[in-house]
Amino acid sequence: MRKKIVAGNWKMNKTLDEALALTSEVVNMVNDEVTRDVQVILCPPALYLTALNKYVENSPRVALGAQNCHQKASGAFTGEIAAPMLQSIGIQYVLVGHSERRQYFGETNAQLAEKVDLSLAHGLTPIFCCGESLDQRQNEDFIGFVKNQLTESLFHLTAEDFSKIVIAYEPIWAIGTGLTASSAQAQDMHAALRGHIADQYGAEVAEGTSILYGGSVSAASAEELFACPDVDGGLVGGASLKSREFTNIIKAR
Ligand code: G2H
Repeated sequence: MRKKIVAGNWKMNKTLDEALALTSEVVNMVNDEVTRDVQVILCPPALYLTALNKYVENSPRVALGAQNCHQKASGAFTGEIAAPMLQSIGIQYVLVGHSERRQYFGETNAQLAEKVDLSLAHGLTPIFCCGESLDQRQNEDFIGFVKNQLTESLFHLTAEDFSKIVIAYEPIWAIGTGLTASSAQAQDMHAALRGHIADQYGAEVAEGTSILYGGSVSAASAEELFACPDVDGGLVGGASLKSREFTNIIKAR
């Protein structure tokens, strides 16, 4: 049975007080209401991670993740955060290659391969984000494009290391737009990616890989999406900023 995961990507939102309140509300609601076996991951802005750690340390079902890390372990990279720093404060997960990082910060598949390597070397679980733009979906082999993102950033890994990766498929045209992929569109891509992983690493590794869907997931859309056989949970942006909505999404998993 592969791990079921619902992760909240807060992006660049919330003050410290708001972050503390949201975390404590989510932890309490998960403890009180969520009966299914699901790993919840909160990815707040990095400077809140230390403060939020004590809110989640007694709640095994809620963990923290960073939204990014640099591809080098240390050095003269003003403003950046490195994987060993995240490890040193007890963080377990890190988003790698979110489309906003690719779009606004020019992150390439090759750079993301380095980030994945360094994350794994420092005990972090990378949540590797991939997805196509609307233009690509309409005009290109968009499934091949997304498969290639995996090939170029992940397929240098050994099977043992690849087994530690979580994939998040996020069609760019569905991110923050209110447009969600239909469950059929999500299932088609997730099945194609699982097949691609099986071709490289074999069926057992592919069957064990959690593939999350992201892109305007809401409490209203989550149930149908999460019912797809190859959708193992969600990476949730806007709807993770509200504790009630986010908890309802978790409960749909
Ligand atoms: C996709 C998602 C979370 P949203 O970026 O990563 O955001 O749910 O707001 O589309």
